Amino acid sequence: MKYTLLFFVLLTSLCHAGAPDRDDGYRLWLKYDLINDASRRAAYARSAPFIVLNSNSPVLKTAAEELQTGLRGLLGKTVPIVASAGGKTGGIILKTDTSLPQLNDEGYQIRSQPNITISGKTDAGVLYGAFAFLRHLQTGQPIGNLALTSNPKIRVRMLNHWDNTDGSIERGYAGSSLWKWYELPERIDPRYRDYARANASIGINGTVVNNVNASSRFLTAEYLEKVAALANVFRPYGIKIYLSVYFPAPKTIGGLKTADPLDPEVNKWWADKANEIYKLIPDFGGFLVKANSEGQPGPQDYNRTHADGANMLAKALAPHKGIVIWRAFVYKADGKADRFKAAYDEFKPLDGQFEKNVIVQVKNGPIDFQPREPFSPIFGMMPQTPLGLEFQITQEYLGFATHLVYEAPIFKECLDSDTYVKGKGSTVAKVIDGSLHNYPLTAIAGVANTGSDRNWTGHPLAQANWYAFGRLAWDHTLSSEAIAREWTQMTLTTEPPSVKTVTEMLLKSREIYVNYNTPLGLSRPWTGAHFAPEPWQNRSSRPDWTAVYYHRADSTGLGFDRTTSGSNALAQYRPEVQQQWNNPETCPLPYLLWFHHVPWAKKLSSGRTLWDELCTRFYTGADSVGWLQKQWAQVKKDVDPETFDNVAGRLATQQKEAIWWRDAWVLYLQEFARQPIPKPFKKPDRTLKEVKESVQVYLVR
Ligand code: BDP
Repeated sequence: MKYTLLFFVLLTSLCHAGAPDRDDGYRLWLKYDLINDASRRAAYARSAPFIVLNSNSPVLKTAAEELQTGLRGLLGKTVPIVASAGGKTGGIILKTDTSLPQLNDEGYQIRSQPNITISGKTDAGVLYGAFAFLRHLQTGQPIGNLALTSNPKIRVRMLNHWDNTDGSIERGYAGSSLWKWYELPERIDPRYRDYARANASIGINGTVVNNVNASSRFLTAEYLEKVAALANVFRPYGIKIYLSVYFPAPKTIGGLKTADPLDPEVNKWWADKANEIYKLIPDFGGFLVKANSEGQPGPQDYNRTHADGANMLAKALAPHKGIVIWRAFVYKADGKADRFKAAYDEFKPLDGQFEKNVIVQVKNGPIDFQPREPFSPIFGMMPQTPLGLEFQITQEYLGFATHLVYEAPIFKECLDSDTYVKGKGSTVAKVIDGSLHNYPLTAIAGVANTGSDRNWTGHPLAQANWYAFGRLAWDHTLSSEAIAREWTQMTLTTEPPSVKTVTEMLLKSREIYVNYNTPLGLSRPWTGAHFAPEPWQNRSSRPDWTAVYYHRADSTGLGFDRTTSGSNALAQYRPEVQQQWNNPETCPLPYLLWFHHVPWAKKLSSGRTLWDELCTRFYTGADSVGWLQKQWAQVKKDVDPETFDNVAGRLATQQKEAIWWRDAWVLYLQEFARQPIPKPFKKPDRTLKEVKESVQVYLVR
């Protein structure tokens, strides 16, 4: 008996020594913990006694090594990588096969029986197949009869990092930049490779390493060496590097007198710069450009158009097969104009004027990454210009790294929106995957939420947003729910009830946030902290950088009239879309205040007046954070304790701040609506003055 006990104690402590005690989140969804179910583990192991790799290609080598790493963790044994099956059946064969007709360049095919063959037309395709195979095992699926074929729907799937030379990140909430410019190129932080692994595992094949508000230093010889060192790390993972460029760089670092895109010397400077870059980085992806936007210089400074600017860079990159990604995020400092209309007004007339290797990158909505926006009216309206789609993964307007907001529903809402440009079913997804207008070039970008925090994203559950972006960039037909479930199984727990609970939390989180933050189509891209509630903010260097510009609260009602009686921004959409949103009686409530100035006492389709509906949403939104907390408490036994505590703490802060947001809005709007808080809700236990003071304290801090 004594010995049995001793044996047991010894065994448990040994098991413990093998498994990481606490999960710090570093491994993301590539955790590869031992599969609990011994019979499933054995079945997988029988099908994968060895990995056959008969090539020296660095990308294929990555695929084999990633498989080996994953299987080692999941199965608890090392599966050897061999050059040939030597007549033995079974085993995983990695194969590049250009003859596979059903695949596009980066697609993969996985077949079992008698061997598991993972093939692609290119080495990158095989790498994506290897990760897909591992995902299959991580999510507990059978592999006896595998017949998977998958092709990415969009060609360039990239992260945009808004990272600066000093290590800071514009709108970054998870620590500082991953890139240690001061150590590069000599020291390669092992984290660069782990970053590449994570991206490759979800099909991301491009990364812009620096801020769109770009420093010209990135184009100096000193920095290009550093960028090249990163490119070397990313290459075996099928990831190309891109740079944001500062349009007047020929002046700031080139010593020229002008940056005019039609000036021959300027053109030559860029062509020389491109040659210099490609000598160092032969597979360099290209340039991302923010120009004549929010104070950034650009071609308009020389009375040239966006097309003139983009084409000059495109010509410099074309000999090397590089591309220019030119952003359409522009708006003028005109308080009388409607910012909603600005990008369309400037870009639509330029349709057809861009070089073939230019893609115009458009944010999902017309304003700026709000918790809910209608799709940008540009989508579908530039049939002769490839349009890329830009999402923001980092939570600039979504509670930073404190609030839980699963973003797949935001991404899907835009992708699935119907532009009607070629009749019903002309979704934004079909515009940007090129199928609607046969774009030769297709791209999608997510502004990264990664940083130096050990768990990469600050909020442990925000990893799901990076993951979801990659999965949807690969295949926009996947559902938010499927992605949430998959991510939860790979990252947090495989226990079915807890998987269900976490999936449900993720799926509801966005709507909860919208309810206490910007319900019924309110928006709040005013300056300041982008976090604290300040609906009263009415002073700024620009009128369109105030809160009142957006919500337009007055004694008669609330909301921005964008119909013919107002700015008429709705006219930028197809008539079928206008029809859905034009009429305040039938406009869906989530978009109501985006398009209409609605009287406070107006009865809405919910049966409540505007004021009552607003209060209902603010209050139920804030209360629902309590629901999130209760759900999370239920999964405690199935998730790692460190992760559990981390999320629980953030949810507690979210709860407090949701009430803060609610109180700020209802107390402020009440001054205009002049109505009591409807029953059963209790009036806030602070005054408007007190909320304003608390925000002030926050801003000073
Ligand atoms: C806004 C951000 C600002 C960015 C800008 C952009 O507040 O920091 O530079 O977008 O996308 O959302 O260029």
